[in-house]
Amino acid sequence: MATPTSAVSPLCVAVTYQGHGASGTARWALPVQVTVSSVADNSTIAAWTQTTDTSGRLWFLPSLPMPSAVNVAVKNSHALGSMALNVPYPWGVDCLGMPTLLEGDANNNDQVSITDFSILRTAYGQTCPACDARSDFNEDGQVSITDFSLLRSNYARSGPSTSLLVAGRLPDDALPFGSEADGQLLFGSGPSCGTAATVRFVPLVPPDLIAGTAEVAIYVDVADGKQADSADVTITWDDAQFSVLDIAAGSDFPVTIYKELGLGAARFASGSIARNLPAGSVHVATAVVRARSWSEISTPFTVSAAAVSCAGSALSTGWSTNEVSRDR
Ligand SMILES: [Ca+2]
Ligand SMILES: [Ca+2]
Repeated sequence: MATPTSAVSPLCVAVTYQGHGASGTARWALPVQVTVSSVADNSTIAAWTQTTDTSGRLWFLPSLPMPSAVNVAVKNSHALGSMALNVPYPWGVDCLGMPTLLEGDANNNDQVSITDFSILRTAYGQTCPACDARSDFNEDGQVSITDFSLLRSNYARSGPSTSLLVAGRLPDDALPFGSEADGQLLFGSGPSCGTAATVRFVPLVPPDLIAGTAEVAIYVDVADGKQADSADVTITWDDAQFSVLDIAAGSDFPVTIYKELGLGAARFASGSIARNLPAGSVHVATAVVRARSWSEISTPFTVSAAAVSCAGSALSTGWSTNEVSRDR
């Protein structure tokens, strides 16, 4: 914002964006709707849109006359709003720290609901700018499993998150809403998110030699028995040896987010919006496989890409060579 032209000092508001990585990048320089309202009835006194700097801050010159205390709210178009209540006006030189903007509100109605999931699902896999940026919640230029994970962590919430100003202090934003601890508000206990995961395959049933099909389950093993909320796995195989007829969501990640099935390659993403997330060995999906000849299968499914997420954070994800072996 403009530098002050008089002795009046500009007021600063500090916004925190959930899941946007460390501050100091363009992922923090975003437009927010700023609303200053009455403490008595929350009626709007002033409202405008302003872009934060790469640290999430914005400044504006105070206008007078104003009440001696106000409510201040900020909202980004794909996050729930947040509000600081009963802030002395003007509040001085320190930035007014706002509760974290919780991601997942793709349609900008201040609720995270199935409609937002639908927007994400439709745009899933897109790379920006040729994307529906409403569901690139973490502003990393892709609509990916991490965005689903952010949406999921705030599912069924409404804005604004509020912070009551304690007399003489700025709102304590040390524990951002939407963190693991915050999950306690909605889910009873927060997820115990894993940090590492490995993709593996499990032949579920012996080949049906008459139909020529078999089922192969895709699992993600989350290290240390920890939890995850979603996975996105791309597999390839030798189409001369077998074909994949279908892939369906697994028992632990029953929500299909994305499915693209071709000759020799498939990408499948699924997740859970359930309160209790799966832990440890997670059944992501099941593929129905038809071999040209089961006796001739020798090469495995190969994982060419995999991402696993939990509460908006990516797990370090690896895989081993997994043979979909003939069962003789
Ligand atoms: Ca919404
Ligand atoms: Ca993204």
